[in-house]
Amino acid sequence: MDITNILTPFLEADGKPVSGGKLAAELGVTRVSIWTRLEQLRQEGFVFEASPRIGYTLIKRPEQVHPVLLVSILKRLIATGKYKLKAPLPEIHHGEHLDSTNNEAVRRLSEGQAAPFVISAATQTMGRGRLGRIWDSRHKKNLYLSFAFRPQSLPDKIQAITLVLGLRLCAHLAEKYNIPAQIKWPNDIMCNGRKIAGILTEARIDSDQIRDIVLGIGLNVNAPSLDFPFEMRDIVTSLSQEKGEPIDINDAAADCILSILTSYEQFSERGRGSDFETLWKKYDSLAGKTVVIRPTNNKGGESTTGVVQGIDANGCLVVRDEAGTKHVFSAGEITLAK
Ligand code: BT5
Repeated sequence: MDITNILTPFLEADGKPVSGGKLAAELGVTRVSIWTRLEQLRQEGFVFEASPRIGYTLIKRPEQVHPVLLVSILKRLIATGKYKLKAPLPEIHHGEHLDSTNNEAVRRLSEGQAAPFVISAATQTMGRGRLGRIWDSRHKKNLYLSFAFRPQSLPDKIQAITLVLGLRLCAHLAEKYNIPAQIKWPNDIMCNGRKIAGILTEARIDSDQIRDIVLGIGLNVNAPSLDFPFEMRDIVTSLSQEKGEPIDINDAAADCILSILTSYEQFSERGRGSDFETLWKKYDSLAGKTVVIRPTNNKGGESTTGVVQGIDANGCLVVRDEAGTKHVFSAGEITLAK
């Protein structure tokens, strides 16, 4: 082990003290180097309590994504077997202020960087939703992540990839935080009627193959609604708001990253998976609801009002209107009918 792994012994100690001598021996450095590195980490938001003859105890972690801590947590989660990632952990690139993690991922893909890789940002200056909408990204308290893949599959799989990964992220949030997370087709994750996360999938197509795909995820972790622009306050929520307690953002980031990477591996091997229908029924927020849907694909078209029947094998939304006619949408903007 080297000094870049200094946080690992603290994670293993799980809140108990770690002796300075043991740290120096394990990492193969002097006690002075340990002290210097801990001082640096203190500047970055960590709090270590030093007790003579006992050692250092990590009592507080940074309240924003800390790339070294994040990678240490990721490695530890893999080592403990919580996530069965078959491929090696991809590179995680973290920026303090990016325009958009999706943009950064596309830039790197264009430069030929090997995929998969993950981009994370503390804040984004031009966080994007679909159709040119803004993703509020001013808070270091929330997560902004993009996953870049080169899938070697046909363009008609894009919809399925977004739905499967979105559904599994939704299931992960519901289980880990014990919150009533639900998926709102095609890309929203909702909680008690408010949006907690959004997914933006962007793919580049070469003739009839997907060249690459970037899955961007914005997940509200610790920002209270009051920190959002006025017009959004009633429609957003965050993990901490739902739980009523602060959430460790680096833990949340690590779980979210491994949840997406393992889901993607499974999708590559066996498509939607045999549990897709069950999970969809469990987490779908729209089934049986009367909605107004405005198509947003290139074909455009009139809005349709009808009752949601579910999704078809291609991940398209099926709606039956008042006259009993079935409509199938591959993309659209949904509002619940009054
Ligand atoms: C989405 O778009 O929901 C996809 C959002 C994806 C954001 C991530 S962050 C990392 C990556 N990099 C990017 O640049 N983007 C991705 P859409 O369905 O169009 O929803 C946009 C709407 O959600 C806005 O018009 C607002 O009403 C609402 N909104 C904006 N910011 C929000 C936030 N932080 N939390 C909840 N809702 C928000």
